[in-house]
Amino acid sequence: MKKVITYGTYDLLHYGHIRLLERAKALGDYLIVGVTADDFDKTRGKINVQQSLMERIEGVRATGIADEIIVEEYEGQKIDDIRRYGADIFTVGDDWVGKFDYLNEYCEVVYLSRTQGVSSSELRQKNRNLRLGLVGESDILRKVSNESKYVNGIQISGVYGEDKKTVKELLDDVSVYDEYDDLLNDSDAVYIITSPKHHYQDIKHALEKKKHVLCESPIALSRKECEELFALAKENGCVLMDAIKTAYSTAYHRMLLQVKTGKIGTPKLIEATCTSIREIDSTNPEKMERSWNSISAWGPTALLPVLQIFGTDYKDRRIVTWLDNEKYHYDAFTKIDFCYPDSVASIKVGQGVKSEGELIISGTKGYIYVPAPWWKTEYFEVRYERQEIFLSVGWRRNSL
Ligand code: C2G
Repeated sequence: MKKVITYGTYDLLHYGHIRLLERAKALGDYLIVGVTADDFDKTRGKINVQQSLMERIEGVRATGIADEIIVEEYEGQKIDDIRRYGADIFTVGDDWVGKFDYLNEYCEVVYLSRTQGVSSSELRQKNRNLRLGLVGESDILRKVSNESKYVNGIQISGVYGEDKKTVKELLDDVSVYDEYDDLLNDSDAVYIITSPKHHYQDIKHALEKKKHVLCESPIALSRKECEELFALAKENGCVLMDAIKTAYSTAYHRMLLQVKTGKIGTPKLIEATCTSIREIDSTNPEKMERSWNSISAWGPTALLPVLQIFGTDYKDRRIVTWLDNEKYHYDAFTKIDFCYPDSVASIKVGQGVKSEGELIISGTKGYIYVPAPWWKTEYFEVRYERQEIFLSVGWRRNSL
């Protein structure tokens, strides 16, 4: 019996997928179809698959073409599967030509012609079209612009920043707007990374024009302003969201789940350190005006595990800060201890003082160690008494 194996995401299953499966089946007697797990798709850049793994499997099953359906979860699994299932042929569409030649060592590799004129990306795009405006001068805007090319349905409408020269240098392939209002008129949503001092005004203005807002944390400098902005967003039917990437990374999320399910017993101590070397010139008033001090640049991230694990009901708080520039409230380093009734947390943030960016969560049965830089780590370790290490691996996209 000749066994054939093929793989795919099969999102919003369409004619092109079905034709591929039919031809794959015709290459042999038994067809194994590997459907990609959500996490695996994220690691390979498919970040807006619409259907869940179960729905996609169901779609493939309903075609009645596959004899067996498996889940593809990791890089390199194809080799394991070919050996395990004794596949004679590996096949995939010719959009992948050459990419899987390395499998020739294990079985025959056949690239089938891809069906023209139909694709999941187009189907995904059909119901969604979002014009995203970029606001600010940070080089993170370039990353957002580049990343958005991988998200179906997003178009960058343009960029607005006070410092036009920097903006032009930063994003040479995006239209630069002279007025914030004009950018807002041409956008459905904006991503804002101006400076903590300006976020409140920039967000408020966008929300008043009924535009959705994704803003780099902190979105404002006081609780009152935050509450006002969220109320305004609600009133105008808009999304207002903190752009805090760590909160949405798979590894970080899984780490939190480990704590919540009691893997390290009761958590008692959290130590989160986030620092970087200062990049701005403290003698340049224009730059200082737009600067991100330690607590703005790193506070939201460092506070994330503390507030998510211990909550906001601390009894006492001690702040030690080194104000490097009083005029601009530039703290180059700040340490905050939060005392809870039976636990304690400590965050250390620096923008001008560098340290090891680790996260340690200590509990009654063991501890979790997330190596530097913990805010973008792909893995963490759960450690017990005899240093028996259980490695838990999570994944996130490479560049952002
Ligand atoms: N396909 C096709 N014609 C189309 C669209 C897709 O023949 N118009 C094929 C693809 O070449 C692939 C299969 O259908 O062989 C599944 O396509 P996707 O769901 O887009 O999966 P893909 O990202 O190509 O993943 O490990 C995963 C595999 O490498 C393929």
